[in-house]
Amino acid sequence: MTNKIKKIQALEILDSRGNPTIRVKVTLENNINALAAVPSGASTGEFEALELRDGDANRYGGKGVLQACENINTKINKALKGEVVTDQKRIDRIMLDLDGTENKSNLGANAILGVSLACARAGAKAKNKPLYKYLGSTYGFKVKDFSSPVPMFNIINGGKHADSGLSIQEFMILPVGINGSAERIRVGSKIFHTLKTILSTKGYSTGVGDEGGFAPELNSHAQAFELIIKAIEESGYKVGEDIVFAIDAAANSFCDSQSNEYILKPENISLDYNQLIALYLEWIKKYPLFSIEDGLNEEDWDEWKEMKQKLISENKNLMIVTDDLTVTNTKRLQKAIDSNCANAIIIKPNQIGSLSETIECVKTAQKAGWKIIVSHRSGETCDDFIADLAVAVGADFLKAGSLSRGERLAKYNRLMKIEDELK
Ligand code: 2PG
Ligand code: MG
Repeated sequence: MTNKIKKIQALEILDSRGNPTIRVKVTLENNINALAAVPSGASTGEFEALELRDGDANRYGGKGVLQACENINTKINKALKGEVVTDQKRIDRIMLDLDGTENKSNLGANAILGVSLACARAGAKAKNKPLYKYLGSTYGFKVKDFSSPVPMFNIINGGKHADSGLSIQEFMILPVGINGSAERIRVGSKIFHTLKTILSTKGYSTGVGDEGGFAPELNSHAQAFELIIKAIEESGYKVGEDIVFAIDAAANSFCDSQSNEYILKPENISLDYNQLIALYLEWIKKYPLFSIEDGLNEEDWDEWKEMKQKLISENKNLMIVTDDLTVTNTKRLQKAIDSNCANAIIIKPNQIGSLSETIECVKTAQKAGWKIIVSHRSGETCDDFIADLAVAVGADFLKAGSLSRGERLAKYNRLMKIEDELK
């Protein structure tokens, strides 16, 4: 009875948006088994690895993943059968070679990632270790460095994640002045519920968007900041001290591809990149805005560099975060490091499609002194792998949505469990 892989099985399941995704089960010769499920984005970067979808309009509007499941059940199962599950780098390498393409278009990044994550879970079980410890030792992170990443709670949703009409995709609160995961989550929850009361008193909808944040139809982006400030103060916390702000502009999604102008709603203004940077500067001066993700279009490298210089000269501690620009791809990250256009990165395993490549990207960013934000996708399952991943690599932040919706709270609940274990 060994830790060798006996069988890998895939199942088509549904994610939090009701779209198909993959769940993988890995069974070892010693009958240990483990599951993992794959998330899916809406505001995806053009350079992400390929998410294989069936394209059959008669099933789930073309979004079925039966072919990707079939690839797991046949080709990947055959290639990995008999491999020692704890040899994670070798397992990932075998799948990458089997696929043989740059963007994983053969087997599908969703297929490869599901197997990669399920193998890691099975490996942790085989070694009788919690997943974060297993990942830490497998990839050479120091156990003593385990600390809890600060959650980034996305409490107002816009962009492609909600019909609030706000162009900016995410308004997040970061409890940087509060210690410990459980306490940060409690404080976040308090502010979330206070915001709900404020919104409903003012007659706004308290329905939530894809990531569990509210999606009220506001008059302006400034109003979103003001409402959040009110919610923090009414909850008894200090704005700018206990709690700071972050936004994910996801600027691709409101950049007109013809004119390259940014169309900002609900203000209904059209801005060139310089004017958009000026607006960010205005917000930085007015609000405790600590982090700006995807502030500009994903291919505008020179403009990104200019944005970083201008924003950092206003606040040297500001995080300029890449997501669609780098897509957890070490080559693109290296280009971003060389061109000095940011200082923090979003890490999403499904953007690149395997655990080992994800870790390589984390290590490259850490070596360059960049901050690490491990992140969910807007289409999620209740899989909580990213919480363990964030702890294992010593991530600075975990971005996993708001304080509602089970698929978001699964990650934050796991952070509390890990904190409790490490006490
Ligand atoms: C993002 C993510 C997660 P999506 O842009 O950072 O919040 O959204 O998964 O839709 O790309
Ligand atoms: Mg993003």
